This record gives sequence, C-alpha cells and structure tokens, in this order.
Amino acid sequence: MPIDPTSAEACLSATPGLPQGFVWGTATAAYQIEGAWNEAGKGESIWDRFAHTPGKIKNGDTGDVAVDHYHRYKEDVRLMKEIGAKAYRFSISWPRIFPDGTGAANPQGLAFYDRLVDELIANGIAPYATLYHWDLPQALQDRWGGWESRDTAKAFADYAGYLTEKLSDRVRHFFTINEFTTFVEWGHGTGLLAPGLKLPPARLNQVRHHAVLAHGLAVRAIRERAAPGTKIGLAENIVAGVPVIETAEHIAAAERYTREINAGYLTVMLEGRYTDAFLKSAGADAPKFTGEDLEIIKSPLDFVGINVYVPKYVRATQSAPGYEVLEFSKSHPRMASFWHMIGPEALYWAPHHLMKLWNVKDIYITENGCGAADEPAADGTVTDSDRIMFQRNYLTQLRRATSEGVPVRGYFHWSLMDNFEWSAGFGTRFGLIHVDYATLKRTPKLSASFFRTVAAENRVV
Ligand code: PNW
Repeated sequence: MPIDPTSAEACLSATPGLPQGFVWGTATAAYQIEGAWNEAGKGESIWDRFAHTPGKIKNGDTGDVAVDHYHRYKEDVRLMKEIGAKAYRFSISWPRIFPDGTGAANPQGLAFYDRLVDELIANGIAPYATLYHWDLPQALQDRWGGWESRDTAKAFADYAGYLTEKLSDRVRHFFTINEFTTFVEWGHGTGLLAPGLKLPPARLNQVRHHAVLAHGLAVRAIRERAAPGTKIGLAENIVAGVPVIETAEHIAAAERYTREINAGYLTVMLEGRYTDAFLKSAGADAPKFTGEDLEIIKSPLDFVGINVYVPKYVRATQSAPGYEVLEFSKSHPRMASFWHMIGPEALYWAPHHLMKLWNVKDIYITENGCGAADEPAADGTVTDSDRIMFQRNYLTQLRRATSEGVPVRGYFHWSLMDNFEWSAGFGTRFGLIHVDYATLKRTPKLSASFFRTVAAENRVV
C-alpha cells in the first residue's frame, strides 16, 4: 500500500540514511581547548608565543587556560558520550611530548594523552589523533626557523614515530598534519596565524615543501614504529571547486581547478609530483626538491581526511586554463566567521573530487561546522537554529555523495565545544556544546540534540 505523502512516516522514510558503520564524531585541537600551557613539563609552542604577543589575537585572548580541557577531560568525555559521539578527533601537543622539539621526551606529557585515550575507550569512543594541529615547539622556530628548515620535517617524523609507538596499541587512526594550507599560507604568508611570518615567494614555497615532506617522513616513521595495522592519513582543508551549474563541462572545469589549486598540498601528496602549471607559475621561486623527496611525499595512505567549510564556485571557460572562479556576490550568505561563505554542495563535491581525481578509497570528513552567535537565553539554553540549518544542508549533500557510492567512512563535527578560535579569540563559537568562559560551565546547545539524533539514527534528520 502506498504511504500517505502527507504523513510523518512519508517524510521519514523517503530518504536513505548514511552507509552502515558510518562513524559519527566530533573534533577539537590541543591549543584550542587544553589550557595548562606551561604545566607538567610542557614546552612553549609558537601559539603560546604568538598569543602572548600584544595585538595578534582579538581582545588579547590566549589559550593559556582555553576551556581547561587538560583538567576537565573526564567531564568532556562524559559530554561526548551524552551527545552520542562514537569517535573523537583530538590533537596532540608536540611541545607537551618534546618540550624542546627534539631530544628528551617529557613523560608527563605522554601521561596526559594516555589518560585521555583510556577514558575515551572506557566510554566507547574511538580515539582519532592528529599529530600536528599547528602548535610547533617554539624551540624549533628559534633553532631552525621552524618550517623553513628541513630539520623540522625530520624532527616531526621522529616525534610521530615515538608517539605512535606509545599510543597505537589503543589509537588505531592517526592524522599526520591538520590543514597544511591554513598553517602554511596564513602562518607564513599573510601572517594572520602563528608564527606570524610574511615570507617572500621562494621561502614560502620552501615552507610548503617542508610541510608535505614532513607528512611523508612521518608516514614512514609511523609504519616503522607503530603497531601493525595502524591506519594513517592526513586532514587537509581541500580547496573544493563546486560547479556553479551541474553540467558536464562545468563539472570538468571544477575538477581541473581543484587539482591545480591544491597542487602544493593534496595533489603532490597523492600524485607524487608538482603539476607543470604549479612549477611554471612559481618560476625561479619554485621549491627546491629531489626526486627522492617526491617518493617520500607520496607514501601510500590508508585514508584521506578533508576539512570542508566553504565552496569555490567554478565555471568552464573557452580560454586557458579552461576554468574560472567566481567572486562571491556581496549578498552571499555566510556564517559568523568573516571567511565562512555557505555552500552545502562543497560537502558533495570535495569527497567526489578525491574519488575522481585521485581514486581515494577511504575518506573521512575530518571537520565541518560553523561559527554562530550563540547567545544563551535567560534559562541558559542555546537554541542555535542557524547551526542546525547549516548542518542539515551540508549533511544532505554528504548523504547525496555516499548514496552515489563516494567512499566516505565518517564525519567529525567541528567542534565538540566552543574554544579558542585562533586569531579570532573566543569571540567566534563553533561548539555543539556552549562554554561559559567566565565559569567554564559546559551546556549542550540545541545543535547537540540534532547531532545526537543524526548519529543515533544514522541519517539526516
Ligand atoms: C579550521 N577558511 O581552520 C581549523 O582546522 C580549526 O582549528 C578551526 O578552529 C576551524 O577550522 C574553524 O575555523 C580553518 O578560511 C581556517 O576557509 C580557515 C578556513 C577554514 C578552516
């Protein structure tokens, strides 16, 4: 008997869910939540130094205390469980483990992540660890100029090998580096993020190269030292071309654009070569590299993670290079961050490009979410209908991808809770859980209920 189209049953049964076994998680990063910036033997990071420099962060905010997760991790794990997350992507602070960047490890640093991982597992939450989410030991910035030096890439691999040897009995998924594009371009090009450099093109290209080289060296070190079967990937904010009109010619243009615009990052890591156009446009400023570097950089991965927030609308052109990126119109809807143009289709096209361009077989959405105003009502609740609107529309596009066979295995919402949003300080809130920064009280927002239902029913609700 046909279902009555006016019934709730019809609304609920018409659309398919996500694939069976799909992983629903939330994400954070060490500097944004931990605090305890100089406790238990931790060394200074470039983010400590940057945030302590007057004028760098909105309102002079710092991550010194952040949301005090270092001391409140048990409560936070309990909240994760309460909102139905089955996986947690967090990052490890390199200067907690190696206060000097290299040399002697700090056992108290490792002990914190041991406690966290055990707590997660005891609560049925799978840990997914990121090894670098931008908090380079300041000692390496001082000693070698940080990512300007190849030695930093080698030190990263040593740290990665050490850490995964210690944790891989319980942590089965590791991401080497989070958002190559953001920390390189904004940390070393525009100067908006730590270490706040504005390097000329040749030196900036060398930083780009050292970042992808560090990734490749780390993959090899992890394979040597971690427990057998440990899964390794990366988490990059792919610049995703979205065909402004979905016809074959514009789709092809968006694919060409995506491969070129990511040339210094995903493309070289997945293909093992810099594209001709990339090298040509860099000219004399091109990075210095060897063939062996490229072999290392393209070390095989178990999965690719992508952080997806914004679209780049692309259309085909008659003239070279065959594509054109459209400017956003002034009225294009955006979320609270100045850069956050809304484009749910990005969550369809970004994984689609990974599958089509590079034949990636296992994809994770390692971040997606938005900043919103989130003003608590008199009773303390936060009814963030705009975040729910954002999630529903992006997830609908993700489901479109999985139902067509794009191999996305999981989704991590950014973020579990409000936190230190880099140079925007505490002003921009990304959490499913509200944090009162005066009292550090945590309160799940309405979007946390939305997330819990999505995760429990494994479909977009
Ligand atoms: C990511 N953009 O940064 C980071 O991985 C997180 O640490 C951060 O808190 C989160 O997204 C929200 O900003 C981004 O310009 C920075 O498109 C910039 C962009 C995207 C992500």
